[in-house]
Amino acid sequence: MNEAVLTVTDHGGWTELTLNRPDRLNSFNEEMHGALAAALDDAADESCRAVLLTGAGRGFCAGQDLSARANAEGPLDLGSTIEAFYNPLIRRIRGLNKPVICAVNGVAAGAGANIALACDIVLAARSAKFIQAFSKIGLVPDSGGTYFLPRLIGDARARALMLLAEPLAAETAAEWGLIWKVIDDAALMDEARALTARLATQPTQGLALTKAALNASGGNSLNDQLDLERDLQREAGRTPDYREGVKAFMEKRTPNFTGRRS
Ligand code: T3D
Repeated sequence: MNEAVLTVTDHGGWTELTLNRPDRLNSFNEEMHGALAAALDDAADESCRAVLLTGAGRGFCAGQDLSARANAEGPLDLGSTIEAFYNPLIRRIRGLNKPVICAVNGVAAGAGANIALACDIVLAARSAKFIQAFSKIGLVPDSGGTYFLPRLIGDARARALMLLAEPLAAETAAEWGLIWKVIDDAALMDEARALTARLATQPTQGLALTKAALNASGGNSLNDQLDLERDLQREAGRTPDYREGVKAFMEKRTPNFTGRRS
């Protein structure tokens, strides 16, 4: 793990990942992609029950580090970097078998904005902003942006944000349903950590199955989704946490969930 570009903090039951290239607003180079991919793979272990993603310094993430691109000779094949780095990252976040919380501590631009949107619950500092910066440099929104954004806020708003590349203030992002909540800057990390720690005590398998149902919902018909809910509920009903949840309810006590598969 390269601590220089990604800080990984094990909080005992949940993991905090901090993008750590603050002088470049935590924009991605290959090293940071590699470190984040490895950390998310580690987080798939049963001992980790929730993940918090944030950025060091005044920004969350400014997408691709453009300094590497500026000096490139000849035409670049950006499709290959999307295939090698950004698409696997989005699939890792969406596919992770536990909640991923994002604390957007400052500007989230380009792929940085869409990586935030791929997370399960997004909190943002009141001063943060979201920028679909791609059109300013002649690129297409990537990292799932053209999938997530119209679904979250509707086609008209998504189109304008993507074609104009205008910054969207965190408060408007929350009003429009792009993110879950805006928090005062000074309180953001305390609140994000408390939320992640709380999720790490919940029935992790059930949350992972809920995430799987929501992930599939966008492309499914109602009939397909009903069938999927049936199958996932069958799985959830076999988990020890379901048994514990029902037992605790009947005994009028707080459940003690383990998050284990069996
Ligand atoms: O290439 C591929 O593999 C394809 C994949 C593409 C995915 C993408 O994400 S494409 C989109 C790339 N990102 C951008 O276009 C955003 C570029 N950044 C900005 O527009 C602005 O920096 C912000 C609006 C995000 C913030 O503005 P501001 O005024 O708050 O900060 P700043 O002064 O522009 O940035 C601070 C420093 O970070 C500055 O360096 P300096 O002058 O202090 O030495 C700036 O150059 C650097 N920085 C910010 N973003 C990037 C960056 N350096 C490299 N790459 C960046 N993306």
